[in-house]
Amino acid sequence: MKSPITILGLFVLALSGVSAAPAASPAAAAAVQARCTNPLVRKEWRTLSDSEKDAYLAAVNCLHKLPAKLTNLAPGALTRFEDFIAEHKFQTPYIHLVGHFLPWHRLFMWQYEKTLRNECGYTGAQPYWDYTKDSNDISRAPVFTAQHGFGGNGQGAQQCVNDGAFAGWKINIAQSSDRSLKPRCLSRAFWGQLAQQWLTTAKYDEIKRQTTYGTMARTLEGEPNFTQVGMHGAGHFGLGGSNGEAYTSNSDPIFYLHHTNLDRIWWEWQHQNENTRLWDISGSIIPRDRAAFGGDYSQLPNRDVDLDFAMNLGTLGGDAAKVTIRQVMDVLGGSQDGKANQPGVLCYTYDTTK
Ligand SMILES: [Cu+2]
Repeated sequence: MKSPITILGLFVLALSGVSAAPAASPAAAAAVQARCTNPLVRKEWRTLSDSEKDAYLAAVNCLHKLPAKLTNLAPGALTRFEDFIAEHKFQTPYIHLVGHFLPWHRLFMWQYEKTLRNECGYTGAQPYWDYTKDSNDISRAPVFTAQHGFGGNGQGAQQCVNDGAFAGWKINIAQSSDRSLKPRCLSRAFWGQLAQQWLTTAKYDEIKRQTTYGTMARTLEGEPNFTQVGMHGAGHFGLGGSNGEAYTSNSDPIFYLHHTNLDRIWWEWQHQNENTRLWDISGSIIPRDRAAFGGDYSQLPNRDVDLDFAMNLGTLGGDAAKVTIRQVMDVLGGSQDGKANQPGVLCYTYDTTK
């Protein structure tokens, strides 16, 4: 027979369990509602099977064969792939060295992933490249193989990419803010030393150690000089050629694996402490180095971004709707408590078993 004390003890435990549940629940503390239930799972490139790699590479080639839709935006953009270059290039002075650097590129990756799926029949998720596994010698990274890969370093005087899935690719749209047609080859010029210094596990750990969004994002992005180039900068200039062009760096499809990797690091950082980091945002609206890209900042407020700050992809998405930073903070498309009028727009996650 049970003693009354034991029964009373169980009753008290049950009561305290009920009253403690709301405060202890991570979902309640992180204040997120209505997450999606069937997210795309983004994986590291080397964990894909050969046929998964081929399917992704074929979809990117498809995007570069489809005609451009944004011909008003940039007459020099001839292909659908180049619509993304045009959009990135015209926004470049306003989306780098700012608080919304990571949210804007997160939205941009999502739009690219969606377009590969909707317009090129791709059924997978956007992969990423974890270069910390290859930083000793990026030229030997599995992502740069000729078979089932992006091809390797550029060859010849123009450093043209002559092997892999994108061998012989032409980029039509001009560099920098020039709207005209300037055909050239897809190029790469590896800078191994920069990769060895910056694309490392030590630099990754340094990013993950930061305790606020502001310091994390700056450590990750770096500054517009080579002594503080950061993981973001080194992922561009370390590969060089097309991917090293500031405005048109997404001429090289590797851009999307690089930026998806940065997005993954931000996601990991957010989920190290979802309660305090899921909705943490800061950083200026105007670039911290105004001279870096030469934009016109006279109409922009001299303050930090907040969760209500509106970003846009121009006409790239087929609509002019603005998306706030709040709407991309949760990759599972959750809404912040009390902000159902700004629902999350994403639905993906990252494979952490790599
Ligand atoms: Cu960019």
